[in-house]
Amino acid sequence: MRRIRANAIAILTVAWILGTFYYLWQDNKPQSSPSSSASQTRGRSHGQKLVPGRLEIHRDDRTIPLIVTQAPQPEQQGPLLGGFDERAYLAGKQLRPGDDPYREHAFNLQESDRLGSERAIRDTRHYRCASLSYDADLPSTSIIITFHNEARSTLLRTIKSVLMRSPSSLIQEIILIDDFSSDPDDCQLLAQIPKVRCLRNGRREGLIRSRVRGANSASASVLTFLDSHCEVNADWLQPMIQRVKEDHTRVVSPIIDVISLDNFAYLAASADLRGGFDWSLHFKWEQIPIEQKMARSDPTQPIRTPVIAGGIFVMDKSWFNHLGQYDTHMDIWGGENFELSFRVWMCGGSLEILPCSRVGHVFRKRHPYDFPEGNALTYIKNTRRAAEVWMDEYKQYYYSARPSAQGKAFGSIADRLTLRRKLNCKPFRWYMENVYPELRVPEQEAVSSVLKQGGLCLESRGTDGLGLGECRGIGANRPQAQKWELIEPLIRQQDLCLAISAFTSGSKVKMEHCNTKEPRQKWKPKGSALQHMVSGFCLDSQTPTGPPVIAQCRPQVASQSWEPQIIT
Ligand code: UD2
Ligand code: MN
Repeated sequence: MRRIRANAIAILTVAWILGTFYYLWQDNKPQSSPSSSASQTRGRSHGQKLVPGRLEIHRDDRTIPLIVTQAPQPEQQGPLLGGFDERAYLAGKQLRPGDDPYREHAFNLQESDRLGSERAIRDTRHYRCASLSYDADLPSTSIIITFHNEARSTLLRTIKSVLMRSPSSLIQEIILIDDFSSDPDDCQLLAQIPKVRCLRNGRREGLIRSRVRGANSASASVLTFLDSHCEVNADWLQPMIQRVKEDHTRVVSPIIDVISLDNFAYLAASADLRGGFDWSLHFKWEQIPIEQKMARSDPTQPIRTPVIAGGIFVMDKSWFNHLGQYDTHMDIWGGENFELSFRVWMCGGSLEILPCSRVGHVFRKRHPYDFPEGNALTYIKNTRRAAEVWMDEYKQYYYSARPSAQGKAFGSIADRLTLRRKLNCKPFRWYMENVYPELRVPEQEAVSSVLKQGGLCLESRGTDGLGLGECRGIGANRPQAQKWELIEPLIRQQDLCLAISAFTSGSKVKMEHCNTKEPRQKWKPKGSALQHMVSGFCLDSQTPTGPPVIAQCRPQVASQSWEPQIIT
């Protein structure tokens, strides 16, 4: 009896020791990449300390918690990929020894290939995001990925990350549009993965028409666009679908994290950025304006953005169609993000970046593919179309910033103008004032002109008096009193400017020291009239002898018609 008890204790002790060892081994086991050397260099470059054979995650700050997203357990991989033979797919196209790993894709292909298709990545969200909850009945989405000659390893990782890190009920389908890549198998073989469909273009269309083709064949009510070299992060999809479900006019995008083009490290992007641009229609990331930043007490709240980067966003399908999809006369790459962003804002929607949604993207320094019409001409054509259709009088700043755009072909924009009219969209001035007031209008070059009314000219008289006088002198010999500089919003003569004396009709117009911020000095041309921006009244000479006043604007009335004649 004693022996039996002793045996039982020995067995229990051995089982306990073995169990402890197994537990420790499980805990220390590397969780992700088949290539431990690759993951070590990556890890070190962004703060994960790694010892060979052991992965230690250190939380070095609370804004960017270093929580590793779990790779799926082996039993999940079967149903995830169906009959698809991943090994054969990747082996079908390999970098040959001695080949430049950057040549074909403008990123390090060797490193991408070594990574495997389901590495773990850091959860880069603010720690508060993990405790948010979303509706149980969110609508499902069609994921649309267009690509031209994408590397197989990046394309597959994009798809697998979506399948691994999205609730499967939210993924209706993944539509791949192969934009006439050299090897049709790149796309077709992937269609063996459950939910993945492959559409191949019969000729190179560019990403804009390809996305429209994808959207037209989508069966879900929500569209999700991705580039072909992304990795989605934990819970990336729910916050975006939730916002769109609550208000279908919102167009939302994630914070786009950076996947290094050299070592494929997954790096957290700043959560204080939004999309902006300069007058040449060059996209840039910029800091959220300081007032907005101060007002943000909750870091999980959406960030309003004047434009989106373009590649990664979620949009209600009927809203996408209602707003006119994309301008399908744009070719290959570029400009479509401005066109879409202006259209969404000006025609009743909004754009936002959701900090609790994170998607990694390989940002490259050059295009790895050719542009049949040339890179510069294509960008000009596309941005010119966006400027001509949406930017109204502000397009002049685009042309001054990009003089080479003048005279370049951009095709007919008639149907896009009709669309703008039909949708009853707001003017670009509204966008400037309400969505992107931080975009400064460039200082115009001072051009001197006379302001002619009939045969008479507006002139300053003495201290602050004004009146109409006979036009004198020619060209540069005009008297100083009749030379005006129209630099919106000011009408100036040296350091004095036209100002109204009160905001009521009939108030006298006088001269005073210029101050761009003074509402009484702000004017803008309205046909041949000069309108005071704040009161809405027009500059009126009343009687040729008396001082000018402001009065209700009446088109074509002689006393309100000011013809600026440039002095050469
Ligand atoms: C950014 C956007 C991109 C697009 C572009 C402006 C992000 C992360 N990326 O440039 O989506 O809005 O700005 O147009 O915001 N592609 C084709 N056919 C082509 C050319 C490209 O299918 O003829 C594919 C390409 O394989 C990729 C996607 O379009 O999946 C975007 O191209 P990119 O990655 O070269 O553009 P990117 O990220 O520099
Ligand atoms: Mn891209």
